[in-house]
Amino acid sequence: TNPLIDLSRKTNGTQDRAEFAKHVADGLSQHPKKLSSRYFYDAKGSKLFQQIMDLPEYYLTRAEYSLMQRHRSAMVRAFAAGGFFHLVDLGAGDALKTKLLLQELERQQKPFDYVPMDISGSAMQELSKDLQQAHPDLHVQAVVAEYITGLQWLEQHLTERKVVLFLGSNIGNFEREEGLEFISQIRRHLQPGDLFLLGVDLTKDPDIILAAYNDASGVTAAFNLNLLERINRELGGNFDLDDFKHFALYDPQLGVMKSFLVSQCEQEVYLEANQARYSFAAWEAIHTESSHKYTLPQATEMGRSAGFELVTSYLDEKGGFADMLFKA
Ligand code: AVI
Repeated sequence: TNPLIDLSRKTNGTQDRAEFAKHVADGLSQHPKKLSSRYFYDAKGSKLFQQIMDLPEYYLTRAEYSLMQRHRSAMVRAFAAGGFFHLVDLGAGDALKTKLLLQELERQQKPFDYVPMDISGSAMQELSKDLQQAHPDLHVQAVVAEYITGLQWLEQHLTERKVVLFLGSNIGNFEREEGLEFISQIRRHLQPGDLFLLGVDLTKDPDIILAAYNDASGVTAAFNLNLLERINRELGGNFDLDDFKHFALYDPQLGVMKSFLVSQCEQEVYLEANQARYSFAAWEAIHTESSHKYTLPQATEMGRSAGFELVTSYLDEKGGFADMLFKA
């Protein structure tokens, strides 16, 4: 296990903070207001997301996990058919699902190394430590970076064939067009013959989807509200969290789950970082996250439009989640 490569701009924390401050200023001055879910994942937000993945209502992680258990032996044969490869894990997090693949790759004695990438430095630190103990012989190079920076790094530094994983329905957090653009970017950073495994949450009973983002224990609400806490902590905001509530809805025609933070009264919030006030009408909402669901044909078409060819789709037994294998 090599030391982390940190391409986040934490080394230049003031720039990070300035970017975040500008994002918040723009997002809270717009109508309708919005903030990006990519700011959910500070240390506390990453912990809360771990808890979400354990919730009884949040079926996504379990579905993809059981899908992996079911198909990992075939997946590994497909990955390794061309000899040595770099297994690149975009948004690896705790790599719960990837670990099933790592075990299987070792069991089948396939030659590869593992390159997890994530914007959460704490997550990459823990994963490296964890893998060093569980897989002492595995060559691991964790990279802390935003997706695009990470993709540029891998194109410059990884010389062998690549198998890129983008699991967990992370694609769902892009709006549809941005998702296609992102997959096209991945394609542009790959060579013909490289592989791409995309984890997609499929459209299903809207009640099941809604419950996953509106859990009874309120962990998802805390996850959403942590965005305001983070603004308070990092940008000197004075959001009163009791004045905002989490609200989630699913549109079964567009296949999109949307999460909001709703201001429960008319109020002003001050941000030291911007030395500015932002006003909220009573019941005005901030859109904080979209989680898009796809049909198999939609996801296949997205891959094709991005310049990939579909090799095969692996489904969980309920048919609610797919890992789609594409070839560059
Ligand atoms: C990380 N991402 C795929 C999660 C999702 O399902 O959209 C984030 C999440 N938001 C609320 N719960 C989970």
